[in-house]
Amino acid sequence: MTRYLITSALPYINGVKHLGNLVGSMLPADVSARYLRLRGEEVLYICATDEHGTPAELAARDAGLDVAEFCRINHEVQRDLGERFGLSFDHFGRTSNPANHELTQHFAARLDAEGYLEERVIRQIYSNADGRFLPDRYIQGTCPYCGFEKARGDQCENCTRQLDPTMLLSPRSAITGSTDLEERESRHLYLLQSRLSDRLREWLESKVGDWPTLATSIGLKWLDEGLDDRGITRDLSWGVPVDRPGFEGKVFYVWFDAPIGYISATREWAEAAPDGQRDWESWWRLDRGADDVVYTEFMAKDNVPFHTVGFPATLIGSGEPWRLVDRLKSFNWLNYYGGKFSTSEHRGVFMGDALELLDADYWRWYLMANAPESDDTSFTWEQFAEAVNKDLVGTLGNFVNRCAVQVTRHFDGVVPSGGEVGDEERALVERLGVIVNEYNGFLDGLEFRKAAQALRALWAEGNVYLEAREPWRAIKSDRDLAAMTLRTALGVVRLHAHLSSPFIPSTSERIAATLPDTSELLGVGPELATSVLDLDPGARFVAPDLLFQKLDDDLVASWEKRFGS
Ligand code: B3M
Ligand code: ZN
Repeated sequence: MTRYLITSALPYINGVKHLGNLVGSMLPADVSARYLRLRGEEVLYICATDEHGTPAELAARDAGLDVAEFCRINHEVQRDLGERFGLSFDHFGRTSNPANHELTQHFAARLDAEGYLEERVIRQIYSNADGRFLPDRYIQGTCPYCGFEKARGDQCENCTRQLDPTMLLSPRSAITGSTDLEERESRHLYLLQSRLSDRLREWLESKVGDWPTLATSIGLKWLDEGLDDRGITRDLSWGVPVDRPGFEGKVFYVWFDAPIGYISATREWAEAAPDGQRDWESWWRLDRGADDVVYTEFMAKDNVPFHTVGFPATLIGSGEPWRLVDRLKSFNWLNYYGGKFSTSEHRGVFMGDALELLDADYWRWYLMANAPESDDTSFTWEQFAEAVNKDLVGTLGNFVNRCAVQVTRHFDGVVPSGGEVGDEERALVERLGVIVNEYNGFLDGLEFRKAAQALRALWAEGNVYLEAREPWRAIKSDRDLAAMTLRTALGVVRLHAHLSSPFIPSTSERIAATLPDTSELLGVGPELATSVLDLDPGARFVAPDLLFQKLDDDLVASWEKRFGS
């Protein structure tokens, strides 16, 4: 039997994540994990905070905290927000934990033993005013290619060319602005990726046509440009120490240890089991049973190179039989009114803000129904309100509410008995079956927007059915017909509760709680459609409180004003 390992890109520790981060990694991974669990599969959904590197140090400094303390606090903040967003991680770990230190050092030792590491003395930029070596991206200057004045030492954001800090014209420290920079020598470890290039290419080419083109093309582009050997150590104090003579005071590069965090968080998950019955290696090592695992990674497009080249190079180069990613789902950007969401400028809507305004399901629905799968997309408050008002309030909420009103008013809140199903019901079952099939297919294929469309179509069928049978009219002339109609409609309510749970889990639970036998539904197959005719008459139906609040123009305008547009 297949087991499903799911990881989402690890949220960086420097602050609360914005909706763009959420929709590009953790949220779709969660929808997928929930869907597979619903299908009855064995799923392990792993995530963690990515805690090392200069940005963490700088954020801690800005917050006036020791970096370890800063990370401890912010891990907790992110863990809590994830929980409130309904992200159903099996484990939410930390890359600064001992397991990750150990595994990172293990991989470095393996790569060394296989001949893929080399010590090199390089000249690096030291900032006298900052009292530290400056990582490439903290050196700013003018791009030698396009003249952009705020190019970073690693890359020009304007023309996207990869740079070396020494190529920058008029370089300065991005931290203090100081131009008092000098080159100094420093010893570092290099991962000889170039020697792994052929094996990486062979592996990646086997994914063409299977993964989103975005993912394979980004990875292959890196290989085509020629893989540079990559420095995997840094002159920093916060991180995984390099235990090697001459490397005192140095740590591994954050992008070396972060993906290893997927594995170490799995190990933490196993070690957290009270009965010691979890086996982390069986999820990751082909020699320990991981050949029945399908491993899926979720990430935004800027993380793709590290997952198609960097991390696989570590795993392959170790010479050990690690499971490589089987399915890589990458996302484009969600922008905020056409501009970028920005953590540093606090532009856009962040997970904490969002939950202050509305429950998670409003956001989950909007974000997934508009996920930036094939193109960048823009968040606007108008679009958000439209998705909420049309789909959640007008379609799903309205349908459940209409059923509730009729059943309460005419049948005392009891699932009505009597009446015979007819052509209308048979046609309904058939349409539902087709849609359920599509829904599954899209979720199997990780096509979230299409899956959301199918779910919306499923919700709409409830209203179409009520309009066709008009139980509010039938009740006056043919009580049995009204009874049968509402019983069927409640069966549709139950189906909605079941199948909507990957997207809107807490609403699904609220709807499920209205009927006693919701837990009878199993799996996700099209045969579920006939379940709408199987509801037991006589059971109590407890009408739910209003499921969703309509977002009116004034409210939307006030949010637009508060957050900027
Ligand atoms: N922390 C995401 C980012 O900050 C990065 C992902 C790591 S995945 C191993 O862009
Ligand atoms: Zn440029």
